[in-house]
Amino acid sequence: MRPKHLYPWNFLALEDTLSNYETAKAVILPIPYESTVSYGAGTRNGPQAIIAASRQVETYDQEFGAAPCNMGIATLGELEQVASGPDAMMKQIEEAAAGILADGKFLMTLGGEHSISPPLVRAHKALYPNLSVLQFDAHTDLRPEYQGSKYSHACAMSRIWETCGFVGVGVRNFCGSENENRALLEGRLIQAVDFHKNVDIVPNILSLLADDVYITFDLDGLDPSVIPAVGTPEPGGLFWDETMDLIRKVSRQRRIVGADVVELAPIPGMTYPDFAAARLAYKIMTYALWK
Ligand SMILES: [Mn+2]
Repeated sequence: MRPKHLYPWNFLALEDTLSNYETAKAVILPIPYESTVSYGAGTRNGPQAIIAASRQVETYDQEFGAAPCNMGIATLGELEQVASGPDAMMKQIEEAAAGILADGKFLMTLGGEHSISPPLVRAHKALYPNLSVLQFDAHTDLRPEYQGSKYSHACAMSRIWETCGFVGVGVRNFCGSENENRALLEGRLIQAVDFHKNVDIVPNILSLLADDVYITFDLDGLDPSVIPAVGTPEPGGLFWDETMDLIRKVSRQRRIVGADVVELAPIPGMTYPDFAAARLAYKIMTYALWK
């Protein structure tokens, strides 16, 4: 009898039958891209830390009374970093995502810094014309450009807004840009403090979302007590249960068609933020695909 090899090195440590690309419904794409980070560095280590932690995550989900990993989740190798600059890197990300979507897969991308999200959204928009973006973030990321680059993580949502509409939740740090003022006027920015205080705000969020929703989850949207391992931990953030409640409601009233979890900067010796990020990625895939 052949020895059984436990705990394969992939998201959730799934056995071959569940992690096979051909049959998997969902695909994990690790993009350890970091080039424009402004304060605490280390997002290049995010994807591997999330995958490592995911191997300890319980695959059974009590809310659903099942193991949603039975949908099949394939983990791809890390996307290669293009040396010729951010423009080429963004094109590479968009092409990689488009290829996976063309195979009929649900794409969960692990970052890396937030600048990887605009090309991911463009790839989804090409397939889902009626797309909007639900952003979780401490920052608006609505600068037109930052430090001379339009590819900076600090302008990720300005790039995404060129593709489709969005609503940002958990915001508590503003930059005063024109884009930001326009987004505020249109009610697109839900501050963490308002989200905490006002349970009736969820319909407002839903009203800004089209039928198909892409979730871009900057982990600094969560409170630092949940995820301290980010470049700029801002106090007063979102908590776990209320965040799950919102994603659950979105999954019931809209169709979640893709997602990314970005900006984890692992702290050596501290595993709980990595674990929370892994749980989050699994839960988003579950809400999106397990009906
Ligand atoms: Mn961000």
